[in-house]
Amino acid sequence: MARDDVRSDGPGAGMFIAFILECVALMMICVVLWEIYAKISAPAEQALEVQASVTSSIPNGLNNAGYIGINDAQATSELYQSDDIDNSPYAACDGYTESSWQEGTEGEGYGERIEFYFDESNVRYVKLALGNWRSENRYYANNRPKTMTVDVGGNSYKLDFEDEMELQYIVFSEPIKASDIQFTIDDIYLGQTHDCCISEITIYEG
Ligand SMILES: [Ca+2]
Repeated sequence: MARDDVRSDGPGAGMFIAFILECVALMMICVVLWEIYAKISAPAEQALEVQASVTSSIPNGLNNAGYIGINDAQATSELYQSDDIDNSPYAACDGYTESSWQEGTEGEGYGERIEFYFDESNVRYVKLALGNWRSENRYYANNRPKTMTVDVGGNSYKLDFEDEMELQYIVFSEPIKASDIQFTIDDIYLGQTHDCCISEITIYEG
């Protein structure tokens, strides 16, 4: 009887091992299929994201793009001067490069932010005159934004800018629906006055 029991257990144990091996093989197939699916789907998701780039050349299409009127401008700080010069955030959207927003912190201006509010628009281009453009001496005497984080329509971009008294442009690969935009100063080209300036920011629909 004992010998028969041993014989009858043999096929059962084998089937159990085969079942386990089948399960392992099935799991491995699932893992491989998931990896293939992830590889196929990832580039498609990235392609849907709107890209942002910075250029010193006038972007193609800017001439046909509509200028977005600013309803309100705010900043985390502004420099108050005794000579009555307007350094408020409005000075960065008044159409004059001679005037500029100047942050008013004790430090160099790291982390300071300027914000613009407008009727809902499809934001496509941003034209920037970074630094104090009242004169070339003032440009190099004051701090200039080197890196800024731009937040618009739920997208966030950390962008680098050249240290030049020339217009620079942000170009979005697709229009971004938004009613406000924020610029946060992450890094700075240092002058001597410890005040970081932005002369003009113009936003365009396209
Ligand atoms: Ca201005």
